[in-house]
Formats: sequence, C-alpha cells, structure tokens
Amino acid sequence: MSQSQLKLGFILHGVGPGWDDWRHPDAPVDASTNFQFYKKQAQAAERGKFDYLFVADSVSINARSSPHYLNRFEPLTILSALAAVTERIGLVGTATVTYTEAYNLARQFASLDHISGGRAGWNVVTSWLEGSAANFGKAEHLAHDTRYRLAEEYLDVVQGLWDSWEDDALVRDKATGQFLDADKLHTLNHAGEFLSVKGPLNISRSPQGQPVIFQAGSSEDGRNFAARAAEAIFTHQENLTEAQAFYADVKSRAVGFGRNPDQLYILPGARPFIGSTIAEAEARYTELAGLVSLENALRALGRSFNDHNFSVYDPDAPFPEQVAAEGVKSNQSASGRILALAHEEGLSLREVALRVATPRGHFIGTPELIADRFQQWLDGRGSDGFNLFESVPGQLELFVDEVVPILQKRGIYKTDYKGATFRETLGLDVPENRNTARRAIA
Ligand code: FMN
Repeated sequence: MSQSQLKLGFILHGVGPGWDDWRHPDAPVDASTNFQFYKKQAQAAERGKFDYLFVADSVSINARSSPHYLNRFEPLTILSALAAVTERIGLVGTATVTYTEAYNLARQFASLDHISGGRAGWNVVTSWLEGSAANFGKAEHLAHDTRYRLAEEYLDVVQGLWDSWEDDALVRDKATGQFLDADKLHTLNHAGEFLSVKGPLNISRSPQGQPVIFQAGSSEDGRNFAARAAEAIFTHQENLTEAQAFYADVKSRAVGFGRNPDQLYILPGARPFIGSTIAEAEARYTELAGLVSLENALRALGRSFNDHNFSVYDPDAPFPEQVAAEGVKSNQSASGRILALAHEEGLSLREVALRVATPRGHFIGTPELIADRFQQWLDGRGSDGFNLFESVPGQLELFVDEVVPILQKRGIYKTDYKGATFRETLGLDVPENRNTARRAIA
C-alpha cells in the first residue's frame, strides 16, 4: 500500500478565532477586512502547497460575537479576489442553505469555479444561530433535524443546477452561427419538500465539473449528511483516540451509502504553536491564553449554545447544565463535548469557559514534533489531513518554512500541486453529469 499523503487547508481567520487574539502584539487589528493581509496569507499557504484556503461565515452577530465574526468579508467575494492573486490552491467558502436561494448559490460557486480555473469548494452549512432568522424575514429558525433535511434536498438541487449544461453544450461555431446545442441544456424542474427550482442555471458547467463539497457538522445528522454527500468533512477532535473513532464511524457510514470511503476526507482542525524548542512553543501558547478575560471566555462558551449569555450565572458555581437544550438545537457536537467535559471533571463555569476559550490542542512544540503528531494522526487513521488555524501571527510562515519540508521529506505531503483543478489536487473524481449519464442510457 502506498503511503497516503496529508491534505492541508488553511483557514483565513483575519484577527483570529478567539475573542482576544487581536490583542497579540503582532496582530494587525484590521486583518479581517484587510485584503492585503488575506493576500499575504493566501500566497504563503500556496507557497506551502496547501490544498485549500477556507473562509468561514455566519449570518448573525451581536455585541458578544468575536472580533472576526463581527466584521469580516463575505466568503465568495474575498475568494473571488484571492482567485486572481493565487494559481493552484483550492478556494473553499461557507454558504448557508437556510438563508440563501439555491439558484443564486449554484450560480455563485459555478462562477468562482470558472474565475479560478476550477478551484472552488463549498462548505455546506445550515447555520446554527437562531438570531439568523430575523435577518432574512423569517419568523423562526428551522429545527436542527429539519435543517439537515433541507441541506440534503438543497445540495441535490444545487448539483442538479450545476449539471444543467453538458460539457459540450456550447458549440460556438462562428461559421454555422450555432452557439448552443439546445439538446444539451437541461431544465431541472425540481419541486420538493422545501425547494422549487426550474432551471437551467445561467452559467455553463464549470472546469472541475462541480465544486468540491465540504461539510462541517459532526452530530448524527451531520455525519450522515457528510457520509452520503460530502467529499471532505471539517471536524473538531479532542485527541487521537476520539479522532480514530470518528474517522472509522464516518468512513463506514460512507461505505453504507455505497460510496468509496477514500473519496471522503476527514479533516480535524489543528492550531499549531511552533517554537524552536518546546519551551518556546509553550510560551507562545501561554502568551495567547494570558490575553483572555473571563468575560470573553464566557462569550466564547456561549457560541456553541446558540449564543447563550453565560454572564448571568455565578462563574464559581457548577456549570449550569440546564443550558444543554440550547446546544441541542444549535451546535450539537461542540455543545455536547463541552457538557461532557464539565460533567466528567466536575468543573465550575469559570473553569469550563477558560478551557473552551484557550484550547491547547495537540500541536504545541518544535517543527519535528508537529510533523510527528501529524504523521501519527495520518498513519493512525485519525485523519486524512488537517484544517489549520494560525495560532499567533507568523506561525503560518513558520509552518510553511519549517514543518512542510519535514512532511515532504517523509513522503507524507506533496512537493507540488498535481493537477490544474482542486479535484485533481485532492485526487477526487469528477462527478458524472446526470444529464449526460441519462443520455448514455437512453
Ligand atoms: N458553521 C457555520 O455556520 N459557518 C462556518 O463557516 C462553519 N465552519 C466550520 C468549520 C469547522 C472547522 C467546524 C468544525 C464547524 C464549522 N461550522 C460552521 C459549524 C458546522 O457547520 C455545524 O453547525 C456545527 O459543527 C454543529 O453541527 P452539529 O450540530 O451537526 O454537530
């Protein structure tokens, strides 16, 4: 068996995922809306042969939201700009099925795929914050299971729209004057539980056939959705043992849905703190953790519980387990993990909040140690790669210059991009156009 290779993505997170990351002495405070900052990070990641850049998103904020969530670019817009200043790296953006018209979304991602020469990916999310509804004229946010049911129908509609055009539908013969072969342009005529979309889409099939599908929920519904329809899943795993269980579970679900499990990548998050010594790396973690106030730790905690306001409780009393219901309707996997931690270790609210807001992760150390851990997770079938967050400013460059060469030397990471499109880079099949397939059978 040939050695598998790590897939690596980099999340463009502006001033950082934490509430206080922006206070780091080296952090540019305007990073989340600074195109030059995005461009610099994108180009550094491409220099490190990262498979993709990822831009996350949400459609609801309030004064307790983190600095990056409060004020950031819309994903498709920034990714289109980055397409023009990068050449090979994949461009993955979040878009929500609950608050976007399927026709618009299909069109936008197809456009990004054309603009970038076949490098688009869509992170299909359902939006976990109730507050989103009021921004879109909806009386209520859909229930968790309903959102996933919508996601399945929605994805099928979007992929159906992407198949509107067969590959050779555009004849564009100047001599005969034939622009289009109308037999190869197809309406979708979808009418389902949630959506009604006629089609066809007003942009031709894109360079990689269809953008790559990512998914990021890890609840029962989330795992099934990913196993059935996604090509990569973002996840958070506490340790290698849990990651292995998750990996085996999702891959076996994919097999159960009749899929080749190698066509679905499992990508846990990783936030390396790299130093020339372990002590230096630890000091970087401690410096960042030291910036976090209790007030902001409580805000960070609230996010997985439907933006619950934890500041109303006594921080030194036991964790208020009655908030579990907010997590169940919002972010089941993250809130479930937090509740289990509080329960198993009997922690106070303060302790839980500080743990959540200052995650240590498993990747603190020298470049060699980080490479060892990555290899351990890959060889141990805990992951197919990682979705990297920058811990403190400058760590992306350090990773590219110091960790990447070690991974390459070990043969577990590519030394160059394999193909032109994102699918080729990832080794993913091009989905067959459903209309071409039908024609072949007829
Ligand atoms: N949710 C969003 O609404 N927007 C995002 O950009 C987004 N990115 C995510 C990235 C990662 C790495 C992970 C682990 C999750 C992300 N999520 C995002 C949240 C998921 O879409 C999902 O709502 C959450 O994991 C809860 O799903 P569950 O209830 O199925 O566990």
